[in-house]
Amino acid sequence: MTGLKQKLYEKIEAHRPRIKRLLDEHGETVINSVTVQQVIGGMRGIKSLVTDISYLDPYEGIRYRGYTLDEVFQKLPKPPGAEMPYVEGLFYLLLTGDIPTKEEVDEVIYDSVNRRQLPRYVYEVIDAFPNQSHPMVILSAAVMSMQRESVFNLKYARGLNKIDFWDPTYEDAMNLVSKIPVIGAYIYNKLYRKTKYVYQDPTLDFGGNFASMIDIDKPYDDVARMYFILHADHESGNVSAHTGHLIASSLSDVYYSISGMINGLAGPLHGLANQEVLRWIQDVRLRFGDKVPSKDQMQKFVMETLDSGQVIPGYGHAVLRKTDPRYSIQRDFCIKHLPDDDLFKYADILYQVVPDILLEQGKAKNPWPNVDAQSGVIQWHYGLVQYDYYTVLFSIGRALGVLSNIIWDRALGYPIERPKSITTDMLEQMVGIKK
Ligand code: HAX
Repeated sequence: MTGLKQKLYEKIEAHRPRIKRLLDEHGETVINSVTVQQVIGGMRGIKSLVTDISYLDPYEGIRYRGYTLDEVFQKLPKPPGAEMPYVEGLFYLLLTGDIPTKEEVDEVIYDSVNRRQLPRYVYEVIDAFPNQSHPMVILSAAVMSMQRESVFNLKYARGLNKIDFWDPTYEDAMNLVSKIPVIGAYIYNKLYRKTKYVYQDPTLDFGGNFASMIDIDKPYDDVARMYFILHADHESGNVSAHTGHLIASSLSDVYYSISGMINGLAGPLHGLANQEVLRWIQDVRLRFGDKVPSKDQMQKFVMETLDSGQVIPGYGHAVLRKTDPRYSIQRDFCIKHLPDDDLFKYADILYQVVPDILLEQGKAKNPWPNVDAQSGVIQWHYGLVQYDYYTVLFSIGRALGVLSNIIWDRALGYPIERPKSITTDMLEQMVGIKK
């Protein structure tokens, strides 16, 4: 057993009695009341999921295992000379709640490198897609195609004690987390570099190897590390994390779950917003003939988008009520590394004008930028200009959090998810509109 798996086992053993006590002693205690608005309105704010991997405060933003993003970036070990920490270190933190030492991270990297190899048929599945297919479709299908590799599925079919469900799930998660960047890189190379080749460098970590596989020079390795860490988790209620959890709750294995997670992330109100931001900024560019627009010009453009009934991509959030710290961290990165980049200037003018316009319009509960408002600008700067691909990057990062959650779901024996639905008639009767 690796050090990570052993530590995880100890943490699971220590945690199980807490859940048992909550259920035994407080199973009937009411913690929520639910309004009609919440029931009709996408279950917004109903506390009905438990996770210890991350928590999203509306005003502070995300914390991973209790640590703010600034603390995560500061405390996790970094590769020599790098500005950003090892992604493998974040995975260790998400799984165990502990900041790993460099040696502990090295062991995770060693284990992961040995799991990176893709079965041959996965390349064939990817190759079978026409180049016009959206990369998220290819990613989802490639992950799904690997379902036959599931250790959980195999062991379950042979008869597996519930108490041990987490163990083969951990093996599946480690396999998938190691392989998904390779799948992503192969999709990138096939679609945009027209080379059906992906060279993995076993001496490199998650972020370094990803940059090397798609052949983008330093400091893109640090951009990749930052990007995957920032996108890893956003507590459990968002569409991608919730989808992954929901599918896994029926004991479908992680390949089914992560493929579903990817499909949820592919919507423009969620992960695809990073693509939409860049597509929209290109429209601004076309309009202003490559000149950076003035604030007035940008205000007009934003108003036109709103007046045509579209949303401003990269702004607003279902939970957050202030600027997303994931946005701020990327903005600080831009100020440090690409202050003169034209697209960054576009994004910055948008930051100056959009919140006021949304506030004035009075509809959006949160007028501030989210993670997607800035992320494409950085990718574009370093040469990754194919914005259709940006949500694949998001998916690779998000898999870290969703897989961590699924392992813990299995360890704590969380049951199959099954909320109750009611009819409109029933709702009308409940509030006294109908007898
Ligand atoms: N532009 C224009 N209108 C917006 C808006 C925006 N950026 N954000 C919210 N609104 C509108 C909503 O469409 C809604 O209008 P209607 O009443 O006409 O339906 C109204 O304001 C109230 O919405 P809300 O309660 O503030 O927001 P929701 O919780 O319903 O939705 C969304 C949250 C993120 C989906 C929303 O803010 C949005 O569409 N933003 C733009 C797309 C985007 O950036 N998505 C990525 C979010 C972060 C993420 O998940 N990343 O992966």
